[in-house]
Amino acid sequence: MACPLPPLGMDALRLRMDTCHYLLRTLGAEETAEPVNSVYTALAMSLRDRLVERWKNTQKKVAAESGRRTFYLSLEFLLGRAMGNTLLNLGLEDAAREALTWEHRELVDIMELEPDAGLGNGGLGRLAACFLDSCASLGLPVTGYGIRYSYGMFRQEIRGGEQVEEPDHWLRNGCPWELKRPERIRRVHFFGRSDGYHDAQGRFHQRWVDTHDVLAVPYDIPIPGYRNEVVNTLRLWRATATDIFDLGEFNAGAYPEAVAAKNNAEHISMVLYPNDSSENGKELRLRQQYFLASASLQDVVADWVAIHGEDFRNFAKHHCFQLNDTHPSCAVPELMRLLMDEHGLSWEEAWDITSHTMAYTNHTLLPEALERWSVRLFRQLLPRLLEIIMEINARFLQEVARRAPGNTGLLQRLSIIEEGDEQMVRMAHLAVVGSFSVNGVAALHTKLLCEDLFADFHHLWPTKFNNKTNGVTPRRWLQWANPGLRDLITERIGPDWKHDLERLRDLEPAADDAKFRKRWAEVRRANKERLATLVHQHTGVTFIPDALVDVQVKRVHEYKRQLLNALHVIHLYDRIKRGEANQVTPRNVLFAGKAAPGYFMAKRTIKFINNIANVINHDPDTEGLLRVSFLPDYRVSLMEQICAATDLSEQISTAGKEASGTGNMKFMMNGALTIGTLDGANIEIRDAVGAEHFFLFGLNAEEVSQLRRHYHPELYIQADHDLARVMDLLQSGYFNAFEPGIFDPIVHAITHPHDPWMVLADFTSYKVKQREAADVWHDQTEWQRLSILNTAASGIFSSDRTIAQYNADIWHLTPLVMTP
Ligand code: B1H
Repeated sequence: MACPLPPLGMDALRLRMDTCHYLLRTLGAEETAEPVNSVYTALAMSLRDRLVERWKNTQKKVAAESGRRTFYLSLEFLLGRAMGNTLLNLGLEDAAREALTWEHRELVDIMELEPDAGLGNGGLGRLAACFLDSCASLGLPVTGYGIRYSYGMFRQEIRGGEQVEEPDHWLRNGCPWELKRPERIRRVHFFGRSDGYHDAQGRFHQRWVDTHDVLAVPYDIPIPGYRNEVVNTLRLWRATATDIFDLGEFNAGAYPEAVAAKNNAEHISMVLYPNDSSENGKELRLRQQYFLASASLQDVVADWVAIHGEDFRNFAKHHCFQLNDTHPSCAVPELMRLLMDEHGLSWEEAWDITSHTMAYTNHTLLPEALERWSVRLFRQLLPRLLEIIMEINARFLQEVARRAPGNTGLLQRLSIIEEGDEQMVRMAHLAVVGSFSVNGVAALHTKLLCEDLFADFHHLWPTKFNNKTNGVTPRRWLQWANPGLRDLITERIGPDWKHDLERLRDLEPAADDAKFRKRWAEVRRANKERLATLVHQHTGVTFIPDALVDVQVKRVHEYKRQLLNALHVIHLYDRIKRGEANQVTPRNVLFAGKAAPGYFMAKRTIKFINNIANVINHDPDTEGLLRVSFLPDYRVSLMEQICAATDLSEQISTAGKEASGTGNMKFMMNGALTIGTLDGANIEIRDAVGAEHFFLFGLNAEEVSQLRRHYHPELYIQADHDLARVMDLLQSGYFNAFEPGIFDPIVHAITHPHDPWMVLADFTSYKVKQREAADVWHDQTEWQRLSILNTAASGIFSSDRTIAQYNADIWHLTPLVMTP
């Protein structure tokens, strides 16, 4: 490939020269071939160079200021693609486009080649990624610690309407963003036993001996802030065997066994557990959790010792560990172990430090998601850790007994160890006891945490508990995902909103400006055309032009109630079929989302939606009125296209079950209207935009829990003729003519008095609200007005606001100021 000097801007020219260099010299691309993949890699390497400089400067600054730092510990970081984000944050988007266009390649096509880094399940993992972006953009010295899974979230294919899981080998072509740091390898212990001994001064200690060790190799990913010269770090650990040591113990004949041991160690970072909102109790998962906690804490402690030696007096003043749910909560006993066993601190000294550095975020109230590990497994895998947990518990229960003498019920409820047929470690209790801060992720969620799940703890330590309503990064989710809207907004209110999203409020007057509304609608229509192309490509379904785009995308779970949406779709179809076609507002109903591979009802729900879609889309009566599609392999890069093109956002979980939701915020930011229940952050969304601009329906959390004891689904069927017709269609096998009985489990679940999600209880009010939404859609002036008002009110859902609150209340970090 020839690289003559082109007439380019300075940034574009340099970028082009670097890209050529990597393409020809490093990757050895052939001149004749069509090396699109290498172009992506070469461009990524050129961008990484630009990050590395700022990265080193940031590290120097952090070291020089030697202030407080936060470490965000998470088993999941759902990063998605890095290239667009890097270009946006460095301000190199135009330069890259210029540099490549000259080469007759389109930047968009090159960027499509990047696989999503899907190292997370859903909201919890994506939140961690948004938080990293906000921390860097606010100049906060925050380092992420996670696992470098070889396989991320599985790829979803739909075959015969059913989900099929395929492995996601996202590292196949390597990851050009990461830097391996072999000089910072750590050693993580497993198995063995705890041994007591006396040191030279006659002091008694414990130590963990006869262990099987695994090495943790760090790979660093740069996290650039938004145009502020800051680059933070996400450090991901990969597990490898301590092969050189073990191999020597085997004679030549046992070589294959020795290599198998290596394999075994590498299993730890092999694959992400694909469960969202449910724990699975597998030993490998506990290994992953401890592996992350131990490697990360050793890393931080080693850095401390390198500067301060064995003087830990100021350690707590300088460190905060934010635990992303209980998944990394082995960090509590592990920090105790490191401080006592490896650095000789007393229990009291170690506890003082640990309990002043750990902070815990809870993300769910669902009992099936609350992690409990059997004491037996703990004892076998992490014997020294169990010992420490038992001691933490004993001392904690002593304190409780002192405060509430004779209250054995309370002791049982609070204990970190759950008694029963099999003793279990309650990880949430461990996290609460070990942390100085416990927060929920939306106002209602935090209220329920304090009143229900952690009521006794809240009574004991009321000031420990606080709320931090989630947010999403407006860089990826508005600026990057929706450049058309971005530029229109800037044209109207100037660029200040890019640094302070609450300035979007300045858009409010524009809602009453007919010309602006028209342009707003045009941008959104272009986005919808792009989405329609994508949906057609992947499903064969053709969107109805100019029809309402009605979207529910998220993990498939009973509590999120995709079934309620599906029943409503059947109802719309029924109206068309019974001759009300002229009253039905044309709609494109889009679903996407993955089901946990072992979750039968969720997988059957996917099949259900696909069967319904198939019948409806092939019925000529629905032409121009109703299209239903299920887009496979929902992931971050798909949501970037979907959120910019959605008119109606479906947030319809059973009240009290969705801790927060964050998809709801992405849709709102991009001008979607929400139909939703009073659940999670929906409540705050409605407060922000105004009740009259939100389609609210359904029972509230209080009513849901009241109704539990006397829920009779059949009464709702009797009371609503439309619902009765829907149920009749289902029972007649209308959507499964050649697959008899396959939807019986669904019918059974929603008609059972124990249906915890109370799908039928909310059907009628949902149907009514959907009709109201359709009526508003007919008045396009009003719809566009509401759309603008939604975006204008979405500023508080920036993760910058969330992170500023974490910092003000929990972390207390001083922002870095970097000069170019
Ligand atoms: C959320 C999870 C979760 N809550 C267990 N809990 C997991 C639980 O692998 N596991 O075992 C994985 C994930 N995820 C979500 O967190 C909530 O359901 C959302 O409502 C919330 O918006 C999100 C971020 O706070």
